Amino acid sequence: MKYNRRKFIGLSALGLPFLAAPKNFGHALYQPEITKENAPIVIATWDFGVAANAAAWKVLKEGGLALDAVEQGVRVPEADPTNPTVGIGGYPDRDGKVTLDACIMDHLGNCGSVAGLEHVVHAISVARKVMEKTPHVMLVGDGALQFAMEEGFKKENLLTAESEKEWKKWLKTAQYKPIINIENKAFAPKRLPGNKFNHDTIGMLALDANGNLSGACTTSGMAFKMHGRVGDSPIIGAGLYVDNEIGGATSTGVGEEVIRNVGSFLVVELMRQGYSPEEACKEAVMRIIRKKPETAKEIQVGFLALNKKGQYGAYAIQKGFSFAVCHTENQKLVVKGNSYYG
Ligand code: SD4
Repeated sequence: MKYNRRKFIGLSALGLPFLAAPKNFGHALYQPEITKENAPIVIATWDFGVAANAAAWKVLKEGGLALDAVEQGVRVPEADPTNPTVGIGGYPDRDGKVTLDACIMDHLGNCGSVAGLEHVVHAISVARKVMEKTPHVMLVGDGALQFAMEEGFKKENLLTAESEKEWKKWLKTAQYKPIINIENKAFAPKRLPGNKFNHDTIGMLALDANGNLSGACTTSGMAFKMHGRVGDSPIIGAGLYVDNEIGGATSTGVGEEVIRNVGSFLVVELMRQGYSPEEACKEAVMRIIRKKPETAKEIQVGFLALNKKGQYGAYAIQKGFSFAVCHTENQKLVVKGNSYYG
């Protein structure tokens, strides 16, 4: 991945050379170079981001809005019953209920979110309606479902036979705490039966041809979580954040650690201070590791970021975190993100 040289206006430029900020110190003023050279572009978490990006790309290549692109993009895994971590077919909570978390944010700073939403496949579209049709940002549980019904969404059973089977297997040895999972092969036994991972949220960020950014994030959350547990994915600033002046960020992995560090907001603010997308993601990961080194050894958290110039980057605690990139030259790029334990 190639980054353009960042432009700092160090304090030296203001006639205070002795105060010039070193790289990564975080006090340099960053002036983003507003160019559309890398637009449009869309990036999304995990390998399944390729299919989601393809749907987003259809919107972007026609000059459509980043907001429409991210919604259309993440609807793809939401509608895929074979994907056990997003939308229909998502693993249920420990009580057997599939509850979805999602949020969306546009270039004007508008945002909408749903948490613990049952029976509606496209949680992301409900989140968008919350953003556009209510004075609120977030609706949860029954209230979110009631709103979705009023908006004409279809009520469906989201628990597929396959996910029910995995849940019943889990029940046999059920530990009543959310399973914490990582990609590292050394921890393979901690994977779910069938060798599937118990998390894999889709977070997507897009920069459209007009240079505007939007993002979306949607998940069924941590498999077999406590009923009522809400992760980072529907929380603006944690699972997703977009600032059209700077860039956007999204996260995947153990949501509790992302919430504790307001991860996606942190990544965007670090980019504002001059960090490249990958450097910003790395520093957000390091905050988690520094605060809870023992916990961090056993969990996965990954951040993905896109800046206003269309530069992207990612960083995770554990190796194995991938993301998909789609732009004019390459529609199906999968990048293996760097990680701390790599
Ligand atoms: C959560 N962050 O509910 C989500 C799960 C996830 O990759 O991202 N999995 O905590």
